[in-house]
Amino acid sequence: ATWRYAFEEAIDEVQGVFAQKFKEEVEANSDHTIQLFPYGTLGESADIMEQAQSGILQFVDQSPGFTGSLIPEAQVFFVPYLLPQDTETLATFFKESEAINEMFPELYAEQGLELLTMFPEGEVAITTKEPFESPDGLNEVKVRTMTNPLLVESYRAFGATPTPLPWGEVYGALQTNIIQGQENPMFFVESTKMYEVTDYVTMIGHNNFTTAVMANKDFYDGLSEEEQQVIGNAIDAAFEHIIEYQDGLHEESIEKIKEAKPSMTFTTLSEEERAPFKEAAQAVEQEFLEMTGEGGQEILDQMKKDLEEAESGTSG
Ligand code: 6CS
Repeated sequence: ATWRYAFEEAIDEVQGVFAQKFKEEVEANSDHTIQLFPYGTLGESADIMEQAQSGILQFVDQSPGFTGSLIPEAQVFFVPYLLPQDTETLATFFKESEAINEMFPELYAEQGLELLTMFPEGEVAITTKEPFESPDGLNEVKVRTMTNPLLVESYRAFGATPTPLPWGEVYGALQTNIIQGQENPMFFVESTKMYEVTDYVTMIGHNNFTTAVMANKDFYDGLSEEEQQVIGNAIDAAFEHIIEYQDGLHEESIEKIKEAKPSMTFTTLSEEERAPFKEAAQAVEQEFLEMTGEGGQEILDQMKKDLEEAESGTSG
């Protein structure tokens, strides 16, 4: 059969590179064909998620940044300073975490989705029109966020005016000054030319971008064990590939941006400068718990435990 797989990025961006590897593996090991639908071909993130839930699509990549209203617990990825930036630790965490591999699949299943994997897409940088070094510097700055209530709360806590928007509106909104900032991993800032409509890139270390790949659950449950195995193996191969692919990508993207726009200013806030943002993060964590109750607390506790284990496993 032909299986349809949509994602939120272009074919040569991280989600597209993952999808291409998945397609290659499935096609090499079965009689099935995968048809890829990059960003823009079937609509925004919210549209492709609906299509996957209704079975029009067999596979979808949607980031928790857009899944927050569907699965409130998925907002845990927006508790600031929860995830580390070290890529090796992150890879270990996503592979071994009980929260990711056992708890989240149950929550996605309730929405008609088989969670296949989650993977990191890089340190999140904030790009703005004016420089800032503290929450005060973000006062009255409208920063676009993905449509995730907790991410909105984060930017409020960081002193900014959060403006949730689907991706397709971001470039134009920056151009017309409806918003004055946005956040994304460096590869995406480069590939989508965010540097053309903002002048400062600031790294406050608050997050690493997480994404998730799912299958329509009825479709998945109807497959033979052998077919499910092919999919599982293809996901594992694509996971390894995407971790390797991203090695050095952050730095290369910075070089490309500097080449395209030498005046672009890059700033990494010091630990001292980050302190007020970290302080604000505590209120955001509290907000997460209020939004999600006992279930959220369990996920958060498990994530912290899994992160500790991943850190101890890769630090020595
Ligand atoms: O900011 C966004 O909306 C987009 N960012 C990334 C890195 N991937 C897809 C998502 O739509």
